[in-house]
Amino acid sequence: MPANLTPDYMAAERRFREAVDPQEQLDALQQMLATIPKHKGTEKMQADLKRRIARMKEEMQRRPSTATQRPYWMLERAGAGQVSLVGPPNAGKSQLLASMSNAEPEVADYPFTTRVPLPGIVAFENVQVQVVDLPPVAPDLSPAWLPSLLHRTDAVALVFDLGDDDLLSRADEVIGYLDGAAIPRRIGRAMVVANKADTGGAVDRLSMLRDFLRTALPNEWRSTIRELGGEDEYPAPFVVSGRTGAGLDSLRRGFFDILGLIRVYTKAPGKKPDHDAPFVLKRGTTVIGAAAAVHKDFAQNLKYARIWGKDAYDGQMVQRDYVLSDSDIIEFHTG
Ligand SMILES: Nc1nc2c(ncn2[C@@H]2O[C@H](COP(=O)(O)OP(=O)(O)OP(=O)(O)O)[C@@H](O)[C@H]2O)c(=O)[nH]1
Ligand SMILES: [Mg+2]
Repeated sequence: MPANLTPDYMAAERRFREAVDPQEQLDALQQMLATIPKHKGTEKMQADLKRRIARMKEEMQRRPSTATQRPYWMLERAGAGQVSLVGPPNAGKSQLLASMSNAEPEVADYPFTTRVPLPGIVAFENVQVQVVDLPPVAPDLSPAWLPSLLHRTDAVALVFDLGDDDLLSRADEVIGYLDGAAIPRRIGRAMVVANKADTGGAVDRLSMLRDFLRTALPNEWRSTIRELGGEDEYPAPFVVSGRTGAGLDSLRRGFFDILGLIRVYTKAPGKKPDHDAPFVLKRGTTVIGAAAAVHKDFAQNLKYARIWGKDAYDGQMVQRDYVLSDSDIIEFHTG
């Protein structure tokens, strides 16, 4: 960045980063354009600002005004739960969302491309997870509203770039930033995505990243990350390429698993369950909890249930405190 930017410009840029809604952000961008010194050295920045202003206006026109006025950190929820993509600039967060959902985030080879949160729906089998593409995490350069958004999300997916020689410094910065914003303590669920597995040198960098993860992660995250990886000694990253699509099927499952949810299906005696309509419940839910979620009369009058699932033999009779597993089929018997 050229050194001759004026204090006015810097102030406008700060306003932009701290803006909590699109209108404030647009005003700040316009102020940045008005105060940027006009000479050859800033031509590219001027063009970039004009492009961002045009894009911003377009976006505001496309969205209904209530959505436009809502602060950035207040996203409308959809699907079974929300996973936020968090990582350094250029790690490929937007490309991942573009490859896995019908959202159309801007993907570009320069850092700080993404400026506002963009949710997309990622399908895993018969459930949907809301995955949110975010501006990058970089010390002093991330928007001021980012922690507020992350405090409200269900889980974070840390996205790192296996094509980047500075991978570990960036990872350290991201974890430091999140720690500083108390995200690990408040959001106990995290997973690691090692992206750009298709790049040269990715294998070596992946083993560096694994070593790093053994020691550098906040304790609050270790258990969930380990749980997902299914390995005892270190949290296993999801190794993927948003560009080639490698590993994305496992990642879809990972997005669902990190939410700590299970799907159960109900059936009437002698009938088949409807597999298109799962009840999505918290992991650890018991038969009586599921009955309450389905219908309060069921819970009140429940005598016993029968279960079909991987931890039970077909039609096994179970009591009210039986803990359900993902994909269990339940038949409630009331008296
Ligand atoms: N080789 C390779 N390149 C990728 C992959 N995913 C993304 N890229 C490239 O990396 C660059 C950055 O991608 P983005 O998706 O915009 O990265 P981002 O993390 O959203 O970046 P910011 O919005 O700045 O935080 C683009 O040039 C992408 O084409 C990948 O899996 N493999
Ligand atoms: Mg992006």
